[in-house]
Amino acid sequence: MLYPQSNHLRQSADLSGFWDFCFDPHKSGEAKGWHTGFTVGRPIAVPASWNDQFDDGRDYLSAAWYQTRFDLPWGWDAARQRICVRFNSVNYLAKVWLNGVCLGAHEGGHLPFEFDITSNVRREHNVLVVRVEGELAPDRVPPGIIPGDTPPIALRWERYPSGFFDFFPFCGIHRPVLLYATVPDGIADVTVVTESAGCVRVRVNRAADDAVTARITLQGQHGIETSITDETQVELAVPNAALWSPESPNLHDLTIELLRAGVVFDCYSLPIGIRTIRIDGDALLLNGKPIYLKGFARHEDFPITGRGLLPAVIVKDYALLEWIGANSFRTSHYPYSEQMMHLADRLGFLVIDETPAVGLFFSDEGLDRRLELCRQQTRELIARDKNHPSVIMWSLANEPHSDHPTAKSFFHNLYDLARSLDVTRPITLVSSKGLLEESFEFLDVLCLNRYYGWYNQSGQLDAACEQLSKELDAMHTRFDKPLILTEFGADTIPGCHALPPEMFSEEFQAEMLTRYLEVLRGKSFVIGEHIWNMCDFKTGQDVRRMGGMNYKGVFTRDRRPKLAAHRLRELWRNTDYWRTAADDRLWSAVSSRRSF
Ligand code: GCB
Repeated sequence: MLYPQSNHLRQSADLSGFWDFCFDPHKSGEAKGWHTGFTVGRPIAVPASWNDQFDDGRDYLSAAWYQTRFDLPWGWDAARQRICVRFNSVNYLAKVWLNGVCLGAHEGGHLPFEFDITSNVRREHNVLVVRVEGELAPDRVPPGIIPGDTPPIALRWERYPSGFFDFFPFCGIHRPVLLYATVPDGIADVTVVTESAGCVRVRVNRAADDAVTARITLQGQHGIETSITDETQVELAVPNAALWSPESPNLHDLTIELLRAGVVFDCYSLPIGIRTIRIDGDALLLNGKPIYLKGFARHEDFPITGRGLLPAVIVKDYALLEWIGANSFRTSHYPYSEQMMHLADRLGFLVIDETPAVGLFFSDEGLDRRLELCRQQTRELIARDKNHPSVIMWSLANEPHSDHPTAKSFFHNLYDLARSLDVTRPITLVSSKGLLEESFEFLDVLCLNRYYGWYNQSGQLDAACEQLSKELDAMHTRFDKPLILTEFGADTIPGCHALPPEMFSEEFQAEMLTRYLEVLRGKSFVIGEHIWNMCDFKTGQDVRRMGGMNYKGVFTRDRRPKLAAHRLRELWRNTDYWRTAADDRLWSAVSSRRSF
């Protein structure tokens, strides 16, 4: 699904701003007649979660109504153009009406969906109404409130709201809503693949099947003209192109034009990076060279806006990643905004791109539905992010309760689907089951979350590191694949100090992370370390979550560094420190980064 753009043949308009909003008086019902427009609303900011905007809405997850009015921008004409409305993310269920006509519905947050409104849209006075509902339920993905299922270790206490995951279930229209206009028979999709350094394969799809000409141009240099009906594929030879990497995130403009009788009638451009990514034995190779991942798992989370898109926070987070010497992150526990992904390409960060499947369970009830939703989300994620050079790996799930006989075939199904959609990137899932995660037999990379020294061996870092080291070796012996430690960390209250270090103090977090890094750097099959979490974040209320916060951030929720941030900066930016302990072969691949 192409991101809307504006050029001389395409136009897009952003409907972000203050919309009308109202909680549904019947909670789960459909307030009578509201789909045609309502008059009882109060103003709400779009995009943003509703939970922190109103003090009566913090824990409200049931149905709510949004409404906005718009006129078509100057020059747009539904008689000649195809006009669509695109929602970049609505959490969780969305049902949409334009001028009283139902356009359709979408299930699942964090991924875009759109409707063709050419036949319903008026030149003036359009009323767009969206009903959003974010209840937690066992047959949703991610699942919430699972009766009778064993909670994971981190959730053995009651939590409110009762999600089966450790982040606040923010609801609402979280990312921009865009109107866009194109020609009716234009470019519908573009897929770019670089399987080897000197060759870029481009596939173009069209929503029509008469023969026209496609002109495909890379950085103004490699124009190829070919005939296209509904699909065409070309290979561009680019022997001397500057490759994309974290040190040099070179991007090249790819432009696709459609011509009829020599006249260009559609045009779409995107920046592409030429790079290869593959697993070779125990190494992760970017452009044929080993790369080691240093970074974090994150959350899209900020006071007041909740999970809503905040461009300034994205810029700040990339600046902090650069400052601390990270080269990568995982989109825990759901796909991040398209704006975040575009900047990862531009700034040279490596991304493990994760679906919203966190906390899956496998008992029979609703299993088929959960699988179908996971397949939909995997398809939507790959369709959205397939062209980003920054995306180096797909993560199918986080911490499934996969000690169940069905789990392996469930993930085999998702693996096969992801592989059929993308032959180039490694595929993984992030597990806390360790040796018991049978899906690691067919997944390409082992991603493990561990909290020794925190939830187990609490406060005992020697014992924790010994246990970690033994387990990593055992996993390598059993699965013989490269491993990333995708989560490790300690809740840390900013300003709490202790010597010797004690749990919750800034010293303990700094010490724990340093000790973990020492263990990891001693193992040649470990290809990355992602700390949990980059920043403190909001979660449900629970006896172990003071003030409804997870405090494992290395930065606070308002992005101030804790002691551990300074420690990591010393370690991650200091190549000499690691030369003694680490494998030089890997280290040389990660030591240099340009400045932000
Ligand atoms: C985990 C989860 C993450 C939690 C974290 C914790 O294993 O993947 O969502 O927030 O532990 O802090 O307990």
